[in-house]
Amino acid sequence: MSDVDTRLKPKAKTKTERPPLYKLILLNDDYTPRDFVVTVLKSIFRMSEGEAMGVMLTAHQQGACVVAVFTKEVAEAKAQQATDAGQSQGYPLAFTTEKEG
Ligand code: TYC
Repeated sequence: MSDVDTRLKPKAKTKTERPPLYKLILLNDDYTPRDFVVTVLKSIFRMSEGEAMGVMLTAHQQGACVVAVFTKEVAEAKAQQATDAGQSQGYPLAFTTEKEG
């Protein structure tokens, strides 16, 4: 009869990798009305009036503003959805994504 192996074995560690995150960025332009930008930020990103106003003003003054951070798929889908909202009204409003870190 074979002996049972009682030696200690190193435990296999299961590593839970975090998915890389992507910044979703609002870009300024000269044509989209400020209140439309605020409306889009409130409806698509569930921001309060104050949060949306702050993000819109930062993009307006600095040229761009990070809206939020998501996984790649969510960031790209939301950027497309928000950009489409502007296009549907004839505005050049644009959102882009950028890998974090
Ligand atoms: N700059 C635009 C204007 O003066 C407003 C605006 C702000 C547009 C932020 C886009 O991401 C933006 N009407």
